[in-house]
Amino acid sequence: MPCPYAGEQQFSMSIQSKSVIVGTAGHIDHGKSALVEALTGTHPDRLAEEKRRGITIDLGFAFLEENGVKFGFVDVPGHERFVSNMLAGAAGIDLVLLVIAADESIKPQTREHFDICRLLGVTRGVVALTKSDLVDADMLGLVRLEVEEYLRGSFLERAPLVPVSAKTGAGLDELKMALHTAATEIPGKDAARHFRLPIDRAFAMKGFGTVVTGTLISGSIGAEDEVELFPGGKRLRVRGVHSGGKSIERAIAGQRTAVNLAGIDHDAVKRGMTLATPGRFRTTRRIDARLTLLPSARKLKHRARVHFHAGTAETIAEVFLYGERVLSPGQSALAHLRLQDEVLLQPGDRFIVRQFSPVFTIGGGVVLDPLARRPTLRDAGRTSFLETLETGRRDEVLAAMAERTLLGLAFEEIVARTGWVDLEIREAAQSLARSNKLKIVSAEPLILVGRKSFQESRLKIGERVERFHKENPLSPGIAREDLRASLGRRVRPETFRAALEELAGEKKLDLQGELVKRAGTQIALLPEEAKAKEEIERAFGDAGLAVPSVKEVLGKLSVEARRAEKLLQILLREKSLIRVSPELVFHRDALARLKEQLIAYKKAKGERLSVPVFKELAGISRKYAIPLLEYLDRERMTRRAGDERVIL
Ligand SMILES: Nc1nc2c(ncn2[C@@H]2O[C@H](COP(=O)(O)OP(=O)(O)OP(=O)(O)O)[C@@H](O)[C@H]2O)c(=O)[nH]1
Ligand SMILES: [Mg+2]
Repeated sequence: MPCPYAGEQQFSMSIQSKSVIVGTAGHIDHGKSALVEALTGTHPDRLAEEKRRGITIDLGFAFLEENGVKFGFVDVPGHERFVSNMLAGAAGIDLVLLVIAADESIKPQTREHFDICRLLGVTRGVVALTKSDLVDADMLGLVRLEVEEYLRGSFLERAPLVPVSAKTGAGLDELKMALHTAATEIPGKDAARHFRLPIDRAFAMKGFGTVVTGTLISGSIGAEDEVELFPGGKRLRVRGVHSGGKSIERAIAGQRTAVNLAGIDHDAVKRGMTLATPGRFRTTRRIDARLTLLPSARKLKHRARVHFHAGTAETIAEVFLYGERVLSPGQSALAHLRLQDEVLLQPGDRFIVRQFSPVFTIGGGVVLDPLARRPTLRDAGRTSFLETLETGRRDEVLAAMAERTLLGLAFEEIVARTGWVDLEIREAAQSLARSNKLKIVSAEPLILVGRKSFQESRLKIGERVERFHKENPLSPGIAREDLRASLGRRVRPETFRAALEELAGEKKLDLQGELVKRAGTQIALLPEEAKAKEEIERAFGDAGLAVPSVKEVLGKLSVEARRAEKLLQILLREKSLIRVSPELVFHRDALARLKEQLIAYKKAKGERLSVPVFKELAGISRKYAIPLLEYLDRERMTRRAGDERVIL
């Protein structure tokens, strides 16, 4: 009988298994690749040139599964000329395997690689003292002391230091155990976030087509998923996913991942590009960041050019320092980096900077705002904003972002600038709206406006309405559209609507159809104006459909022309009178009677109506008949059909 809990057991197994990326680091020839082979059985060097020269040139990969932990190894070259390749591999690692040959001890790239790991924010690792078979115990003890001294105060201060030999196999079990312990102690990458895979290789595979590989730094990916390729924004379909040399249903964050893509040639994909969840992200050429200079570097001047490495991407950046105009060795500062190429970056992403020439690693940092605006002298609030991005809680960050976006912050903008998932954004927005720190001016699509700018919009609306009443005492209110237009493009429609509704809810404004007025506003007509207004209405009311001209009616009044025109406007706005053509105005009741006549005609005689019959029915001449019929067409009461009308 099948075990009823078999499924559950499998489920808990899959939760227990953890995927961890281990990156090697260390000087050339210190035995990194040999050690990876000794641990996994796979020699990571792939290229013919690597085999011929006996050195690693580009990244190599290998896998090991140990007690429920899936290790993906990224083996890097130690040669100083290939540090940029090393950087593409180091970007996604969880654990560093720092390799130091016992017969040589610490060398320049030991230091450079270790500096890079520190700048990338790697928090755990293991040190392997390789080639232990080549030295005696005294020498080993000496190297151990030297290494301990070097690592003091760093994240590897308490890390295990394991003497190993790839040649004899000594120490390998101990090293595996040390790696396993470290793997279980790190938090691991988050599979629940948006999918992001910085690409380190792209090639064509016979029978498959285009395959790209990389370290899956966030989210998960499976066959049939749609992905977006950055830069460029091309949408692609995933045909299949491999990890650890096997086809799998889904790859999750923390795994070395190969993705088989449909719809693109492998030549169009390069290292440095990124695959990500579609429709969420934007590439950037300007970032705001916390930049740290290594103690060993020279001071860095404002506007210096550097090599910039993030994820698997590499470009050139110009550095603008926000504070002091020079950054001293060992110091950090808020900085703006203008990139030569488009790169997909997210807040919290680490990057490395290398001196322009001669090239060596001088520092690195963390991205705070991946879609930063060009720095301007007027933008005095930028540094405190960046400090909020650096240390603030999610809601504090969102409030600060909304406050700095006068026009309002749309959902897509929030995602692209933060990488947060939808629920995180909605929760933060709602909690801020509840505590009145910002206003949700539209829920779907979500648009947020900072408290201050929303308040300003409300004030401006109030002022405009007041001014309108002052300048137009005979007018009942300002048309919504005119009011909105008077605010210019600084207030988006959603903000305008929300502010109007709020002001109406507080009984500060009255909304009447398309009209906005100060709450309780009555047009105060003078007695002679009220009388004249009645006279106008009566003149048209009495005329039925054979209306007099506007000029004629207004000309007979005792008030002067300008006021008479205003009074006519009031009647038109109240819809007591209706303008049918530029010259002709009718009373509402006369038009209502005409519509009733048409309905009765349709019942009695059918829907078709000629112009002569219409003239007779309404008792009017052609001068009125044609504009009235055109008016009825516009009102969808009739429709023109050749020479006739169809009553609808
Ligand atoms: N005796 C001895 N030789 C070793 C050991 N590990 C590596 N070697 C030798 O040292 C040389 C360099 O080893 P690699 O593993 O290629 O060194 P690497 O650190 O990967 O070098 P790069 O990738 O070029 O930086 C090779 O000839 C290895 O056979 C070891 O434990 N004992
Ligand atoms: Mg190697």
